[in-house]
Amino acid sequence: MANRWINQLTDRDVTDEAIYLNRRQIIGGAAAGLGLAGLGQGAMAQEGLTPNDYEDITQYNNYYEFGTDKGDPAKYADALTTAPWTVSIEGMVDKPGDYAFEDIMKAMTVEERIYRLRCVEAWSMVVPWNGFELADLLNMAGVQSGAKYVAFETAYRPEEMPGLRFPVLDWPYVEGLRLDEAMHPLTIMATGIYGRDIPNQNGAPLRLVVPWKYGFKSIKSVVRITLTDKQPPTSWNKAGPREYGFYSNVNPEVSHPRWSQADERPIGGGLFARRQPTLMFNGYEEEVVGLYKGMDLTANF
Ligand SMILES: Nc1nc2c(c(=O)[nH]1)N[C@H]1C(S)=C(S)[C@@H](COP(=O)(O)O)O[C@H]1N2
Ligand SMILES: [Mo]
Repeated sequence: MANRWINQLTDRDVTDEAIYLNRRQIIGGAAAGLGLAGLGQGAMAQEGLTPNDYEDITQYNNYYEFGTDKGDPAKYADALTTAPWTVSIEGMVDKPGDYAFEDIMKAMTVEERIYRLRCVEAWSMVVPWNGFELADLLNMAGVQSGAKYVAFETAYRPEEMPGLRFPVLDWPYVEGLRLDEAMHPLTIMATGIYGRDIPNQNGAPLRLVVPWKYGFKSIKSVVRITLTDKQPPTSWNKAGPREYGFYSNVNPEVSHPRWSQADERPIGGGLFARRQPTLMFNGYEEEVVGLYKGMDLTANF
């Protein structure tokens, strides 16, 4: 489906990373064919996003199940068994059950989305994801009318995840979105980066990406998705409710209690890279501001 977020594509040629295109991650036909002629007004804001190098994206990670150092996930996440993989879709859906990852991929349209990623720790990257819209997956399961929220859960594998020995968070890692946020066309399940299958350290075989929210909302290696009528608990909110809210929309005007969120350090620019201003909703304000009409964004941080 061609939509206005087609502008997330740039003309950067992924082959300049000397990476072959994985068949499963090939950009959807409609997206690839539309080209610049299809760009509308909102498209302009997204032009010129230069993705980080594959190296940066896959060596500097947060995936605490494998350790809390930025290099730990790249070091230890190879141990994660990602095939076979099933996603259990539960709760207020017409067709609950265990969906095999392979079957999901057969049913979904994978396209490239070049998104900013803004960590709550005030660093950022630009990632060329391959993925499909979460809405398509939820519609496949059939969302029932009373559902208001979507809860997500990461795999819990003590034998494969050395970080689970440390009570940094209340494992398994859990996250949640309001249903309208989950159904928003910017919200994707990512299955690839630079046309390759997503590496384990980035959340293989599929992880959520919500580009207008702080990175911790984008939960990795998802094994369970539950449609519910109650706001689900979320890992960082449980760990520090004063510091991490349910919404966690990127907002340069609302400081974290311990640091400013007004600017950010782009990863990959070298040691002396200049900090850059953080954008409202991480640069996706035009697309998502309507979701929060009438809401106090300071109270609902
Ligand atoms: N299961 C799980 N998901 C997670 C995390 C985590 O520790 N565990 N870290 C989050 C944080 S804080 C960020 S910034 C992003 C980082 O994604 P990346 O490593 O692909 O850049 O993943 C998020 N998803
Ligand atoms: Mo983060």
